Amino acid sequence: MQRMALDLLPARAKTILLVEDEEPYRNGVKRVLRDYDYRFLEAENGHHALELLESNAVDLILLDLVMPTMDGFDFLKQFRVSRVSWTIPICVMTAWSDGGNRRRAVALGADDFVGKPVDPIELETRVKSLLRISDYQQQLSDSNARLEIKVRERTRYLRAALQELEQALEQSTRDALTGLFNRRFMWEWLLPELKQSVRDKAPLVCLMLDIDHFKRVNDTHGHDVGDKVLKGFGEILANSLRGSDIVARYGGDEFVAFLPQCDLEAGAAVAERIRQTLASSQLSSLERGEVTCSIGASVHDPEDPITATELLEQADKALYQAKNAGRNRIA
Ligand code: GH3
Ligand code: MG
Repeated sequence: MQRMALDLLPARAKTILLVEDEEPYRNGVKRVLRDYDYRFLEAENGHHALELLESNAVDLILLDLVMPTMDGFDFLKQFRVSRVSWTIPICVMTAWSDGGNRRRAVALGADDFVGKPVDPIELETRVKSLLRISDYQQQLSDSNARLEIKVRERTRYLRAALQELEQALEQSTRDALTGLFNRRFMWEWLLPELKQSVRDKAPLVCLMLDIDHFKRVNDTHGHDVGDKVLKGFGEILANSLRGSDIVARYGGDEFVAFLPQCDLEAGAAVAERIRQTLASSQLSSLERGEVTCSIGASVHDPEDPITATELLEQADKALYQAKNAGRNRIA
């Protein structure tokens, strides 16, 4: 009943919750405030007030302290525990003028007091000023909520943009088929790494690896199988190297690996392990050992530095020798 009647009032009307066990007193308050289009909710005790607050938006609470079942103090204790409740001002109506009770009420969350019996001007002015404060608070919390939504939207947008950027960055450094680094990244990585090799006085090995007669794989088994063989070889390479090494797809069926802090002898051992692993692997629908590779090795000697191009050319030359010497071998 009460709600239906309230809904007929203008939308902007303020709602005052009157918590008071004596009906004549509630009527007295309403009479004093009748010239304003306030909506009133009435509760006879703290329990009833809490119930009403659960399902109604309230702008101000006028609270009696002495009530049966649940008095004003207990109501304050229960109501002020939720953070939302702090935006609703509470004005205590009391005949008590002693400091102890007032202090206690304020400590429990009361904001102001009006005396009992009611002084019309006091009540009217208190109510108006508290409602104004509640308005400010409402505006503030509305704009905070709007801001929060904006921040959340912006964060979501930035996260998505960052993810896209990371993906683009990842794609720009990786070969799409094998997931290994691409040639561009290889150059970016290699140039400073050669300088580091000089600073560390540590050699760096370059391995140029190429699948033997790969054209035949494509011709005999089809391009898709060829792709799977390339991927499989890429996995063997990635699994055969240390975390500080890098491997890139140099182009077609040719791959390049760099092994920092590694001399030619150790590099050749790694190359031999890769050769053997591939030669004993079964890739895609091919026979075990059907795919082999040739590997050319070169080394960057920190005592006698060469350029990145020279390092790659030397490895390429060695690879050519391995091919000419019969393939499935290291040079
Ligand atoms: P060699 O032992 O001298 O290296 O002979 P090869 O047949 O491996 O060498 P060649 O350079 O003649 O052939 C490489 C082939 O690799 C030719 C090309 O069509 C194929 N190829 C290049 N990129 C891809 C790719 O991404 N997928 C597939 N399936 N084939 C590729
Ligand atoms: Mg080849």
